[in-house]
Amino acid sequence: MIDPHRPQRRRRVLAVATGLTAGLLATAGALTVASTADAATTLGASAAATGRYFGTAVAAYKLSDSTYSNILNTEFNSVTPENEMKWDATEPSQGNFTYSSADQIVNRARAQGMKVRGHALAWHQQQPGWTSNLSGTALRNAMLNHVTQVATYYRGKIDSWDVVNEAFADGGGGGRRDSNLQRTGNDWIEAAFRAARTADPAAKLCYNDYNTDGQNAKSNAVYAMVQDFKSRGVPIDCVGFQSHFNAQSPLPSDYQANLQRFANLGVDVQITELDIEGSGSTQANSYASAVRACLAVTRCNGITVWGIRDSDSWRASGTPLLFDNSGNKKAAYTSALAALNNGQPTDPPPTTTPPPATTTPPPSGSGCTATVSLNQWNGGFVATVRVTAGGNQLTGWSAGLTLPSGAAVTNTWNAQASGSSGTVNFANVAYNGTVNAGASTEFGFQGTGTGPGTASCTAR
Ligand code: 9MR
Repeated sequence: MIDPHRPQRRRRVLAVATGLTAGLLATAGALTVASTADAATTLGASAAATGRYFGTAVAAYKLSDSTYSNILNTEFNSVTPENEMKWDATEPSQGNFTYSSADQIVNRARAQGMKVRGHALAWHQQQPGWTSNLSGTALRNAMLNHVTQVATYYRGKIDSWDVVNEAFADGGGGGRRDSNLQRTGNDWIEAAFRAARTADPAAKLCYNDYNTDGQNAKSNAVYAMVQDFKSRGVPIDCVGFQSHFNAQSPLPSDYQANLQRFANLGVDVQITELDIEGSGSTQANSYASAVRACLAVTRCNGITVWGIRDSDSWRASGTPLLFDNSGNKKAAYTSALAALNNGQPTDPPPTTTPPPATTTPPPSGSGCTATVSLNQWNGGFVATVRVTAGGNQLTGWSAGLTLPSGAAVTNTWNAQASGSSGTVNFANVAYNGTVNAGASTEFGFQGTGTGPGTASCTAR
């Protein structure tokens, strides 16, 4: 349980690493700002010079506080809405979606060229009250509809989505956390990822958790899930490591190695909610270590701190952030910036001779093909349909799918359905009718009963 007022309780399981980290801290000591001529002077610019982002959690109601927003504008190039995109905030009653608070953050960030991390589509906490009346297929459908609606609304605006948050149990068991979502069936996580991919194909889709920062039973379980997803083609692009540290749960000595082993599975890794309780040089050195760990892993493409000033933190009494209550830079800030400025670019240095141009032969055949990826559970399904153009550009398409008897379409995205049972035709909508030769677009639908396995495609 996350309890902002009693944070130590949920972090207990990582207390074992204390001794190791003391050694790490003793050798860290990067407290001087790099003096190279091109050292950037803000967190965001320094991270950008290494091909990464440096972000912060943002609360919409604080944007009118000028100290807060000045630091935000100056220092960060990515934001995560701290609470505004959660299920209780975005769907307070079933089927009624409210985005005004999240929009304030998203629109402001995008206007300033900042990235946005979406947090979080499916989570056992901060659910609206109405979900407690649902279980089984009804809850599964409600969750998938939520994922679909929110990810569709923000389609094209989100760099990375925390599709599923905190689904694994603490302690040594290495299993899933019991929750209402888990009780809809073990495949709820992959169902959520598939729905998110269909709704926003360009966003990176992350699994996000805490107490997974070092190698332990919980991170091993997440690792096994990511490995399984990659092997079965379940769409996952990144893993978020929350990284809430304090004396009982310090930065683990194998932090970098743990990030690297996940990256080696073929996913990006991101530090998503960094905060480190403490003060002075101890805290500063830990921040530098965390930054260096990310910089040392090529696929660690961003760091987000969980708030701006200490007073903005969910655990303010632990003074875990980079700015003090008045907005002054702390030693931790100086040290994090120095570590960023000593980082190496992730991109290879530019080559002087451009690579020879390659020509791609045009795909053979005309018309289009459609393939179905089905996510079936007892009583319902989500179908993701990929429409691929043949040798000619499509300027409109329609896909036909025949539903088995008793099945019905309840909800469609990225296409216009005619009918809901039997053979249903799905036509393109305004924004996805044009598909270049050989390229693809996806649409999806949710239904009750058993979903269809094949689709035909017609260019129109
Ligand atoms: O910082 C968030 C705080 O304002 C909320 O009250 C709390 C409710 O659960 O969630 C906090 O953010 C959490 C994040 O969404 C998921 N990981 C743990 C974070 C700290 O509790």
